[in-house]
Amino acid sequence: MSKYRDSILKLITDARPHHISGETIANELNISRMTVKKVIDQLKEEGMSIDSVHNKGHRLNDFPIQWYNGILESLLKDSNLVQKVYSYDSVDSTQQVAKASLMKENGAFLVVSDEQTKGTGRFKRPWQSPKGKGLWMSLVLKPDIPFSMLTTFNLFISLAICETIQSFSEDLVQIKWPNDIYIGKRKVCGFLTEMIANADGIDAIICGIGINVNHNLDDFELPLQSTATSVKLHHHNENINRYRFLKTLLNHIEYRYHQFLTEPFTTIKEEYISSSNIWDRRLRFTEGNRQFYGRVIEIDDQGFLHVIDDAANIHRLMSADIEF
Ligand code: BTX
Repeated sequence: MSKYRDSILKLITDARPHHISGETIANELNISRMTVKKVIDQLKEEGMSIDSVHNKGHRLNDFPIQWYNGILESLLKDSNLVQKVYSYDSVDSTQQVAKASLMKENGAFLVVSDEQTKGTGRFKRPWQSPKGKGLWMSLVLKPDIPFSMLTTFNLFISLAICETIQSFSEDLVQIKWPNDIYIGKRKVCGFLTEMIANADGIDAIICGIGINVNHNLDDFELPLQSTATSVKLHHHNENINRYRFLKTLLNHIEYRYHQFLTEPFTTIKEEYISSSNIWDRRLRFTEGNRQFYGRVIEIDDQGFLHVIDDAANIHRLMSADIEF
């Protein structure tokens, strides 16, 4: 693979919807036109839809299926959220890759992979992440905030994810406090937030997000076939281009992250409550070793869940597993 592939792809993507000439690319990158041609021929062989016209140059007709760093860099060039992106065909877990990359990155960055061989949920539970089907990503943010603010981060991010999926789904998308997004009775997304901190405060937030985008039901392994769903299954059964999906998600996250940094949870509280699926039902809660049945009374202004159990005890929860 040519070392110029990503730079060439970025220029072609930047130029969309126009053509960019081989000469312009060659001059920008200080390489020969022959090198440009070779790379473009190779990309076409890989299946990328590039239109090449004599005297006009090259145009990327549509985004491909696989992740390419050059295209991602172009899509994110105006982002105020991340400065850098790393994309992979396959990794164990984007969370692990993000943690390993922390030292070499000063700013915020994004890790995406086409497949995860050891995708992980909360409490080390496995997260199924088959190749080419989902959005498996870790977003590393470095806010200058006190620990106490972190409790509401998930709530802002869950709204961003929920509204993104809703913009593609014909059916109602809801948040299942604290870490899941559901369509009907099925889970379409799980996310988790890990924190790297020192004595003075937070070094980084690593937000791992897994969204089932283009799965058919039989792409899920058996136990999940009756509990999971994908965005595609609620999008007229049509495949969704993951670049467009990611771009939409990052726009929503950028907005909600800014809101998180500048406004209290109360600003979004009503919106959060009306987007949640935990009201008016008896639920099973697991918090550490404790398990009980109860009903949610409210979410307070700090984002804690108030629950009344079957014995009329009140619990104030920051995190828990909820089962319907
Ligand atoms: P969680 O612990 O709430 O959810 C894990 C549970 O969800 C599993 O025990 C299983 O029952 C179910 N599950 C597993 N895979 C899927 C799936 N693809 N769709 C629906 N249900 C599933 C939620 O954890 C947080 C998951 C974060 C995953 C992202 S992906 C990118 C990043 N890298 C990484 O390793 N983890 C995060």
